[in-house]
Amino acid sequence: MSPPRRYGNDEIALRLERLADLLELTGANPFRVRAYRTAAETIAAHDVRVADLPPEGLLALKGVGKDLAQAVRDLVEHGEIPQLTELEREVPVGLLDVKRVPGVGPKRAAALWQALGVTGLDDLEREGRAGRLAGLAGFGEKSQAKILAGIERVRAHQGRLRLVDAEAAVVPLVAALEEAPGVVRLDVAGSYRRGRETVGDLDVLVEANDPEPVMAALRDYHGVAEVQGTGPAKTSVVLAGGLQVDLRVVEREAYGAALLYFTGSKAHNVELRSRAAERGLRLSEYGLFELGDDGEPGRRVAGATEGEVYRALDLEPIPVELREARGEIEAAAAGTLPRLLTHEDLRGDLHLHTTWSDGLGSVAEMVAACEARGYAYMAITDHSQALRMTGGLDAEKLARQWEALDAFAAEHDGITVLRGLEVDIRKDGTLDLDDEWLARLDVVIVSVHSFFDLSPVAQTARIVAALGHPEVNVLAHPTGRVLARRDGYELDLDEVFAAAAAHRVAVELNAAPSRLDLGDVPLMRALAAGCQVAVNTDAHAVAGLDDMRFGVLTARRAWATPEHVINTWPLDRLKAFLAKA
Ligand code: DGT
Ligand code: CA
Ligand code: CA
Ligand code: ZN
Repeated sequence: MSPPRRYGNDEIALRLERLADLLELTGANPFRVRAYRTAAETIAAHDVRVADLPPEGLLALKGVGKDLAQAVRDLVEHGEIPQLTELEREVPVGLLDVKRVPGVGPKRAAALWQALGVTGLDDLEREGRAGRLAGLAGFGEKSQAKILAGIERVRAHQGRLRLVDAEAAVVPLVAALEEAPGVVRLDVAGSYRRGRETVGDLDVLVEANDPEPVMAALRDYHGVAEVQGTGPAKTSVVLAGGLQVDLRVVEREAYGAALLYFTGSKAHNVELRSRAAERGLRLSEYGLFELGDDGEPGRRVAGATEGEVYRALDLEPIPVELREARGEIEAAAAGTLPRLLTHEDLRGDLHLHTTWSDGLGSVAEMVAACEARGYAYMAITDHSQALRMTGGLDAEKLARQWEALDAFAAEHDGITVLRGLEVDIRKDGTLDLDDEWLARLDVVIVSVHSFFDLSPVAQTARIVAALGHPEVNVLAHPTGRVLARRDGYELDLDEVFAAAAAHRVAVELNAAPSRLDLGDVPLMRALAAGCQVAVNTDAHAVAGLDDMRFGVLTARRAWATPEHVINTWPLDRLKAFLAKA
């Protein structure tokens, strides 16, 4: 049992989600499982530390009843939820991976465990190759083939953290390390610095007057589960959540070269090194060197800063998000690097929810929060009626929301509140609101929340049909993926992008860190197809509005400029786009 400490909301939510995941595998009542997930979402989105709330405060949270409040108290006070500990003993953890394989899911994972003793991906693969899955009740040759194909996908997701989870580990870690005596500067390099949507491990670089205190600070850090190795140049640890951290102390003259090297990506480094070689130079993590007559590195040409190294290679300094060997070195050589989107460019958020559907913040709270973030405009986009469990809006409820918005607008003129709705795309591509009401909305967002399993042809046709509706403005979370949990639905994205561009529908970069949908690579394709982008948070609470930073990083990785992004535009221009004028 770990000692009592201050639990963050994310940590509590993670435990409750795990509880739900494990419960599900025991065949527990789906409503009970759902209750834990809802509570986890509420807590993750809550503004203040749930750990600091008194029992009444806990019970006042949406979806938190007596059992759940008790579970949170147990965790906060004793460092353990007894029910979770018991489940962890009972249910093999490998089943959580088995469950994630496309075509399996929780019910089938439980069945595979009971019938064949499958407790992990290796078991599943063995049983599948032996043809024993096809013989089980409810399975068949087809599902066996699908499962076998899906195992690799799950393996590829394993061991990577979402950027937001990495950030939750990085912030306190960096604070602790920076306190160590003698630290001059510190950077978290690697994929984290490049803003990748998931992170494999953390690569920390430090310049220090004396390496030992900062190495000791890492070894003694409260979040460390295991010290794998330590010395004057490098210390490696594994944190309690499983995240590996490599800390390297480097000398001042080589800091830039080391930062460049350990930021990567590897493919970017490879291209840089060959550019150096073309110039008779040698690039390594120790610097950029002339080659001596013996072929060995001679005089150091550059190394103290990244910019110095790039310039010595006749390159403009390359933003970290672009360092993926996707043409950035050619662009830097030609002086044609894009002016990437920044947070300051954004004038508003065009996708967010309120208590009118499944949001936790009232209209007043969400508007005030957008104002506080300096936005000039925002759109309120609750769900439409098809999503009944969210309290989605039909025309009648929408009319009532507008009355409330009118009354509200009379007292607020600091920010323009656009009237929107996130309208569900039905299975046949029609929209979940009648045309008359669609025409009256300022912003029509459309998205898919059902029938993820359609054939790629049918799924594409469904979405393309929706994009052809003359009132549609934004296609939200276009692939439906959930990071490290589910791949997007299968569809022909290029056809969707072509239709979006033709119908002047912006594609969304949904900045919620569990989605980041579109991701960087498909977003690049959308931009190449001539699509506009809306970078939106899809916030379901005030705290969610700050997810914008993940959207900005992902947009930058896709080479997006302010011109591409409709919510950087002045209100007049945005309105003209929305009106398809
Ligand atoms: P990750 O941790 O899987 O999310 O991805 P990265 O990019 O952080 O990769 P990682 O942690 O393996 O290595 C950090 C950086 O160090 C990487 O981006 C580039 C550099 N690096 C690592 N191994 C090599 C290598 O074999 N060759 C080159 N050129 N660079 C490397
Ligand atoms: Ca890394
Ligand atoms: Ca690493
Ligand atoms: Zn939404």
